[in-house]
Amino acid sequence: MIPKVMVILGSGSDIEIAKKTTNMLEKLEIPYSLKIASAHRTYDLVRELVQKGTNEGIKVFIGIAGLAAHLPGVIAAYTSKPVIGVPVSVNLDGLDSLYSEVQMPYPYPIATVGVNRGENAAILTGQIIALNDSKVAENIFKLREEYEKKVIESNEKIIQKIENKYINNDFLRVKNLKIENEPVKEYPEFNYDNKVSIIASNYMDLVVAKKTAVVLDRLQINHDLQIICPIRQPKKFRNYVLGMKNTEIFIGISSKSAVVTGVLTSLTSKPVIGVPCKDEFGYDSLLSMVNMPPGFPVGTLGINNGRNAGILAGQMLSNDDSKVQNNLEKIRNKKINI
Ligand code: C2R
Repeated sequence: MIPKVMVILGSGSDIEIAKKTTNMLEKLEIPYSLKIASAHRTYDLVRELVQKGTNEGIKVFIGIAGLAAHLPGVIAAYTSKPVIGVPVSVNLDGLDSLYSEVQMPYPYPIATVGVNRGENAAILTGQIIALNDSKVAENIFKLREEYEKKVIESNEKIIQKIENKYINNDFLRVKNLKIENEPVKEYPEFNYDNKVSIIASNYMDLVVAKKTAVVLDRLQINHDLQIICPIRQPKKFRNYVLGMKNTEIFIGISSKSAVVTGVLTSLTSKPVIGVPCKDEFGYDSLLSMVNMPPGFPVGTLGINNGRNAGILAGQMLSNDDSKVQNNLEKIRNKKINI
C-alpha cells in the first residue's frame, strides 16, 4: 500500500491528537505514513521527509504540533501539495499554535483545523483525496450519515428522557421525522459549470474575495464569485450550494460570525476553505471559522488572506491537473506575480 498522506508530529507528546487523525484515516481507508519530526529540533529531517514524500506521490501532508507550531509552515516551504495543520493545546489553550499555523504568508497556505481536531484534518484530507477517488468519496458520504444519525438518536436517548412538567417532546417528535427535501431552484445568474465557488457573505468581504478570484484566474481554474448571506438569504444560499453540482471546492469568505463556512460544510461534502476577514476585530471570524465540531472541517486561512485561498484550492486540484501544478510552481518561483 503506497501512502497517499504523510502525517508528521512535532513530538511524541502529540500522539493522542495524532491518534484521532490516524483512526479517521483508517476508517476512510486512506493509506498513510506517520512520522515524528520537529522543524525546530530536526529541521533537516522534516525537509528530507517532505521532499522525498512529495517525489514518492504523497498527495496531502498533515502537520500536528503545539506551542510555536512552525512545523506545518516548514512542510509548506518544501512542497506545493496541500498542507493541513492541527494546532495542539499545550499552553494558552492552543491559541499560540493556532495562530502560528493559520497566519501563513502568501503563497504558502496551511489549511488549519480547530485546536486538537485531529479527526477533522483526516476528514479534510479525505475530501481532497475524494476529488479523484470514488471509494473515499463514498466513505466520506457514509461518515456524514453517521454524524447525522447520532443527532437524530440523541433526541431519543437524551431529550426524550427529560421529564419536566412543561416540556412536550411528542410535539414534532424527531424519531420518525421525515425531512422534506425542498427541490433545488435554479437561478439564471448562477454559472453551474465552475470548479471552484467563492461565496462572500457581504460586500465588505468582496475586496478579499476578489484576491482569491485573481489567483484562480492566473491558475486557469474556472470559478464563480457570489455575494450571498446565509443568514439574510438562507433559501438562495441553499439553492446555490446544492445547485453547484460540478463544483469541486467551496471557498467561504466572511467577517464576524462565519456562518457562511459553517453552513457550507453542512450542505456539501466537498472541501470547504475559509478566509476570515477583519472588519472590527478579525479574531471573531477566525475562531468561529476554524473551531468546527468533529466531522465538518473548514480549512481555515489567515485573516484577509484571500490570495492563499486561491493557492490552496489550486493545490487541492493539482493532484489531477498538471496545468494547474505548473502554474502553482510559476507562482512559487515568482514567474507569475500577483
Ligand atoms: P515536547 O513534549 O517534546 O517538549 O514538545 C510539539 O509539537 C509539542 O506539542 C512540546 C510541543 O512542542 C511542539 N513542537 C513544535 C515543533 N517541534 C516541536 N511546535 C515545530 O517544529 O514546530
